[in-house]
Amino acid sequence: MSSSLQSILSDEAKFDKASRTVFDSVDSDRSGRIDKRELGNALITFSKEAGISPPSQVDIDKSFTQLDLDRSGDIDYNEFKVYMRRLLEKMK
Ligand SMILES: [Ca+2]
Repeated sequence: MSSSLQSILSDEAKFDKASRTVFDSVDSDRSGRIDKRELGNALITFSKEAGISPPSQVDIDKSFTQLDLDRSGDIDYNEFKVYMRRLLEKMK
């Protein structure tokens, strides 16, 4: 387990800061919400950087549905934080 991950997960202020940084980089139009196009772009960029095959539209749809907890059609910061925490929990 990475100790820096652990410290982020156990420290709400640190976790919030990390989540905000990622959220803002995905929210390219700075609207405060992430739409499907922004999520798709982020996933494609990430897969390129990670050297894995890019997600299909179906993969993007699936990820979006998982993040959009209240089915509003976009991802707000609170929904994103739920996802970040789950992701980090999995990585540790
Ligand atoms: Ca947005």
